[in-house]
Amino acid sequence: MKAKLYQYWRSSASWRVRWALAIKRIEFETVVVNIVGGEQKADEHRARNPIGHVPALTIDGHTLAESVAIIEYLEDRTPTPALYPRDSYARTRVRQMVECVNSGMQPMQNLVVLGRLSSDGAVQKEWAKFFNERGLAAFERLIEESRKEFGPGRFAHGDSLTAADVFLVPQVYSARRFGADLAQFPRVLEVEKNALATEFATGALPDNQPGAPAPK
Ligand SMILES: N[C@@H](CCC(=O)N[C@@H](CS)C(=O)NCC(=O)O)C(=O)O
Repeated sequence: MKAKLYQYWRSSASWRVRWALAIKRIEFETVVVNIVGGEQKADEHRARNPIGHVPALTIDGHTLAESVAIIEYLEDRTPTPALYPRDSYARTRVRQMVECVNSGMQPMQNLVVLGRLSSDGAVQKEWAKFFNERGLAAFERLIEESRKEFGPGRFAHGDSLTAADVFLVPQVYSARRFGADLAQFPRVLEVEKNALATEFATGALPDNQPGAPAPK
């Protein structure tokens, strides 16, 4: 049976998973969960992911949630092309980059977090901008350290696309949306450009997803 991805077009965590599926050439169909309309809180979706977040993925008879866990499952199931290095130290450094986004940045801009913070859109935007700039400053340093330790490369870690890129690119899109000053992060911008030029990147873009607003 074809995999089913429960996702929302503008969700950065959904983007990570649909991009990883495409890279690994795993066919899937999309089921839209409109998180702006609150569909993630319905019992039907909480049965897939009790915390009420997207994405969730039904694959091989299982329903999985949390993009880091899902992508690790995909990596075990379909090892090539690999999204993590084999060497355990290099792999840990890529995981550090992944967590910089997954734990250090994205949670701070979640709808539920922004809604608890304030009902004022300007206050929410300033908060999200701060945490995106803080996290990207750290990511910029992680890229620099990776270059020093492992040698130069076009991507976040080395010369092939890894999970670090799959997490970084959607986060840069969010950071831009929240008005972050990205000129401070030249390595991040260079990696974003190179990663977006790879095969399968275009198909995973938010605007190309079911449920995205039609181009004006
Ligand atoms: N760590 C989770 C994050 C999932 C997450 O926060 N998803 C957001 C969209 S990117 C969401 O569903 N937000 C709904 C809400 O805040 O109510 C993952 O990587 O899957």
